Amino acid sequence: MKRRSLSSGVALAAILAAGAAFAASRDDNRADPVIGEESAVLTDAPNTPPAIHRDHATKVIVHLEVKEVEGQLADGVRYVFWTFGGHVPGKFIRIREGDEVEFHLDNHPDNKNPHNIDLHAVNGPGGGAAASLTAPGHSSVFSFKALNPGLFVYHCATAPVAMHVGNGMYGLILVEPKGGLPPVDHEYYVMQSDFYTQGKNGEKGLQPFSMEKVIDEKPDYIVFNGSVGSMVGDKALTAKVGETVRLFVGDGGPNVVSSFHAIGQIFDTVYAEGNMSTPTHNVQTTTVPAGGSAIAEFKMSVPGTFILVDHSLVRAFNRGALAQLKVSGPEDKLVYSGKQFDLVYQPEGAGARVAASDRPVTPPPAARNKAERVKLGAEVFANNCQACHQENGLGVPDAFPPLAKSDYLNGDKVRAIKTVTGGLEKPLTVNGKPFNGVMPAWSLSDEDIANVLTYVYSQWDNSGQEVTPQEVNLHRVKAN
Ligand code: HEC
Ligand SMILES: [Cu+2]
Repeated sequence: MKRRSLSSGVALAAILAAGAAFAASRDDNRADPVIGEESAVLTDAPNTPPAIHRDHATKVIVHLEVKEVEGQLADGVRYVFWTFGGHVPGKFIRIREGDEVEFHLDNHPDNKNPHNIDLHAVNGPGGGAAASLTAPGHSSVFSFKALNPGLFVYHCATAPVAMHVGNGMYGLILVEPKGGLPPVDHEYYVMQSDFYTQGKNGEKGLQPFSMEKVIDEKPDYIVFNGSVGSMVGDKALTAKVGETVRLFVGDGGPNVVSSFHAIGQIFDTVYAEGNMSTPTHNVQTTTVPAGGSAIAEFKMSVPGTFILVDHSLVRAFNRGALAQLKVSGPEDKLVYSGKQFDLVYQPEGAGARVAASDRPVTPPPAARNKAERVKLGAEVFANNCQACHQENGLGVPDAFPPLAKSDYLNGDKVRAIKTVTGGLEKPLTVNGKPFNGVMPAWSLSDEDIANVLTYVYSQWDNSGQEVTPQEVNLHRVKAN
């Protein structure tokens, strides 16, 4: 690859000329002849597939495999990630404007959940989600034409979306503009996201996902590339003085927007929101929206360790959104005189956080009779259960069992309390049909669980029995 400094006039002219070309191109892409066929090269973060040098559109075949895998979220903290390709973030996909993509979403047979994919690079309902809902052991195929260039997020959009995205189901797809991107010395893939665990930040062991915290938007971890420390120490990104670096930055959310910043390094060029038609220059911090992206380019002028952060700094220093870029080479005392620094990464840990219990809590009103219980329970159901079991209680075949006329539910009230408070993750049969999914454990109050179960029992010709908070308290599966 020809090396060219981004700060040179030549590069700037190329960027501007290319910018003019990007803007005009969308309609032409419909008519663009598609020549040949190839398989996409997919990479795990922080690596990116090679730049595209084709001067024409082609048919690109993408195979992306969903895998539910246990991995490390932080030092001593394990987590079951739901992934596009085995790691968080998902595989980086790189295509060219005008390409026709034949997309295969493969859901590994060992997985427990149905998944799909919404690619923001797609013009079509759900970004592909509607066409790609795939049960474990199945594969879905759909095709799309890349009409718009840009750096796009993709993510799972299966209900409850906050859970699928919260477990790690997102990645980036780059649609290179026709003229390509200016060559640089290093390209890296960096994606921020937020995680919600039953235990507090730093609590060791296998940590289950917390539906309650994701809904409250209270992340325990905010990280780059799927774990605390994914790019520090010997895993740091690297470059040399005089080299140019391009960061493809994404934010998978599900909730938190990033104020992306490199400590001690100004971004020479930023393609804000991944939109390559309007580069901006000389940027200190760029916003990366949840479900959005940015491309940051810069040239290293001095050696040292540069820290990439979400500049909402508690997220960086207390929750994990911190990476290192180590730059070697000769010093330039004119640009930077020293004293040279090299920060050691030391997570400040759980002790630095204010306990959640310090907050005053207003308890919601308690139901005074069964009718009130049903009414309050309807709300709990809409907020917590409906995404999977559906508004009509019928569930989704092969994925989420029905609550309407469910023999499992109606047959045993205590078992129902245990199911909701403790979760359920073993094969079961409901009305003669087998299910083997994951029902999360709900950290709802006794009152809320009594209300939601009373509501569920009152609906859809179910048994009509009442569940009281006292019964929930007596039979609930206690969190350890
Ligand atoms: C993330 C999707 C999801 C959500 C949200 C969810 N469930 Fe479930 N639920 C499941 C799955 C999957 C199963 C089956 C688990 C298995 O196969 O082991 C299940 C099973 C059940 C069962 C036992 C089987 C049956 O059909 O009777 C009950 C009762 C139940 N859920 C109630 C609830 C209630 C009440 C809520 C809300 C507080 C809720 N669920 C929220 C996915 C979900
Ligand atoms: Cu999913």
